[in-house]
Amino acid sequence: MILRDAVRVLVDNWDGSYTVPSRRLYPHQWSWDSAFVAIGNARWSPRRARSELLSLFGAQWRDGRVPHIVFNPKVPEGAYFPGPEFWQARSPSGSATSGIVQPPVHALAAWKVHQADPDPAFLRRIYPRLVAQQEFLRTARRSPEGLISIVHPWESGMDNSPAWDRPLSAVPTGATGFVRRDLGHVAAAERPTDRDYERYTALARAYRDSGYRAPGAFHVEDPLFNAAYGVAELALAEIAAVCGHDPEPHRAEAAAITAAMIEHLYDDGLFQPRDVRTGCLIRSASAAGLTPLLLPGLPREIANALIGTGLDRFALKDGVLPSFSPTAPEFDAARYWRGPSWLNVTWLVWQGLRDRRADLAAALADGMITAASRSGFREYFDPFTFEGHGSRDFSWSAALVLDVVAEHGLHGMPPAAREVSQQLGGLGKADDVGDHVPA
Ligand code: 9WN
Repeated sequence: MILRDAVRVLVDNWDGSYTVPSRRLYPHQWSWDSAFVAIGNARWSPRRARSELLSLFGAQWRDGRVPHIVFNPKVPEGAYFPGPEFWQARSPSGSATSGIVQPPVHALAAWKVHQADPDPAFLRRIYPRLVAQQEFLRTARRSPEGLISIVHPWESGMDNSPAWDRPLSAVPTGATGFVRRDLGHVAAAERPTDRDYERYTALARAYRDSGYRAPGAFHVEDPLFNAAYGVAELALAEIAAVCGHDPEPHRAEAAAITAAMIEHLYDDGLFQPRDVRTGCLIRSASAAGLTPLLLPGLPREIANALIGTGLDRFALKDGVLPSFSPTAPEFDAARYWRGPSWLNVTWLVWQGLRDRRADLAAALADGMITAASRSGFREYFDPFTFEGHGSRDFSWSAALVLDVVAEHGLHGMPPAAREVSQQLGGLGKADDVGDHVPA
């Protein structure tokens, strides 16, 4: 059954204090993956969920940045490109890491973990780290318009989205001296191209050589990243209240980023990325543009316009959200972030719809469960046939299905959160023995 299978994936991918996204394709710890995994693990092993986040923040840099990869020293250099020798970076705790970041969905994850299994001591421990993560973004990445920028497509988490084609075209191709490892595990037609990798490598190298300080040829403001930043402030307000801190500055910051996004990124029914170098919007049709639905402060008419775009251009009511609009010429149903449905972005939009359009939220929940039931916990899915693509036994697909089932129920059955958690609680007890929880 789907819940047991989901837990099996998470157990198989557990490395003692955190979860690898996929055993072979991604054999280290990834930043936003760990947040999504914690949300799912909270449903059956809150202890693992807390460990997942604490272990990631154990590799936080002194400037507050949370690296997008924390490398496992036991995994050989050649298992993943770019590995530790490429990034040449270390956290104060001594872990080899990358030097870029990913969308800050961790405060939301920490709050959800606490809601599933209240633990004020955990919140007190993680709160200052989550605040430092936001402060890094404010200090190093905030534009005069009040938006947060990213300096590499990998920082968006939606690496080869067609939205990045134009800004990336300014980056020279031809970088050499690297061997792709991903193609040993997944068909080339389902991954970024070699040209993409040449640009990713050149950009990451230039950023590394600036001491991980200076934005290079790719410098954009992404709606998903900014929405995550705003939602993080709202989660921090809740966490602050439990920890006895003032929640108001967090609420004010969430309101400020929401206003800045509306002023600078909203355009005709969809939020768009903006190129910091030119000041122009990058008009495209990425599902990232729907994720500001997560922000409760979004005016109703904008939320309704986003929902209209979701229905017209993203087949919102048919199930799983495509990562890029099928109505756009760049759409490709199987290639990575250029069209396939990913459960994390679908989950974010599901969260944003639950209080606005329960019917559409239910359609997305059913779609996520159907995709995983038919094709397994694949990394991404054809949004129309649900055929699975990319890696198998992918951690956040398993984790987020656990969360969705706990909230929404299975196959049209009414929500059965209590039975689900009883069932999962049983699995958790059997499985928690001998884990290492970071100090
Ligand atoms: C580069 C781990 C990560 C996800 C990203 C996804 C993919 C890496 C890669 O895998 O990116 O960070 O090697 O392609 O795009 O969102 O966090 O699952």
